[in-house]
Amino acid sequence: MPQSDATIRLSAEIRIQTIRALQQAGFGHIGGCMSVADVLAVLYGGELNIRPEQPDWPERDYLVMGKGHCGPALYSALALKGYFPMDWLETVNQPGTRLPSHCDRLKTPGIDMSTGSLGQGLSCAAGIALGLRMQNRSNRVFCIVGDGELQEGQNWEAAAAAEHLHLNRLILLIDENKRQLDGYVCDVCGGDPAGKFRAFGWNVVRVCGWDTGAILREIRVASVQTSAPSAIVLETVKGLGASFAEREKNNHYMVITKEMADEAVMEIHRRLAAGTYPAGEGV
Ligand SMILES: Cc1ncc(C[n+]2csc(CCOP(=O)(O)OP(=O)(O)O)c2C)c(N)n1
Ligand SMILES: [Mg+2]
Repeated sequence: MPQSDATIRLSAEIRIQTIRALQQAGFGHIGGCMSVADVLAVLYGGELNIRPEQPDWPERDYLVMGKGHCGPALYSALALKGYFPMDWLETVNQPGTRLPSHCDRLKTPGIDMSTGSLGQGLSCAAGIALGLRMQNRSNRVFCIVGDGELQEGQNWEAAAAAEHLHLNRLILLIDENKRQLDGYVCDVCGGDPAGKFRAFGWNVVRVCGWDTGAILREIRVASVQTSAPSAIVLETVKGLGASFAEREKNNHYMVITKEMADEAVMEIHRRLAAGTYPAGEGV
């Protein structure tokens, strides 16, 4: 499936709004927010069956952001879709905000699950998928997890249960950006999430994590699976699309000044104009 211009523009807007929101806060989880901008653009660019004016619409597709520290990227997508006013983004992670650093379903319209303690998202998503099936509903349930997050054992209980229960409406999106909080996933513990989920009986595929056309195609394939749940491994780069984060090896959580944000936004516009967005010439 070719990439649509509208989806590419949406992913650029998600990146820009996220960079600005974290700049307002002064710091934040820039690395993991940037690596999910493209998959969020696919989901919120028209693929999800949702009603922004009615966030709790019972027929909606659900999304659980397992790596809850990447709430700000999801908030940008939600704001751009009209779930709440854009100026809420200026309050991210500040006292009294409805947009806390980690996802909270009681605070933010459009957030389906509170997350932040890594490893719980997939269990929650599997539970939602099972509950919906018990109600004879066919909503899809998406879950985004980090590659470091997959070190949490609870994921693998959920993986086994979801396969045993044939939760075919469950679609896991794995952000394989190769890094976690303090280093490379392969040096800490992990690697090969595709092989692991395949061994658990899931349908598994790998795609370039910023090729929005390929992501959409694989989501459509996963959406017509009739027995097992599906995992789409997104091969991403931590910090992709924010120039200051791309340069920094330890880009999990950074202080972000106005100058850094200005430069990153300018670079996004330059790459868009040059046709090299989001990866630039170097990646
Ligand atoms: C149970 C738990 N342990 C530790 C943390 C602290 N923590 C927050 S983000 C993070 C790294 C996550 O890495 P990854 O899942 O790869 O996310 P990404 O690279 O997308 O930021 C850690 C250890 C946490 N939130 N929850
Ligand atoms: Mg990671």
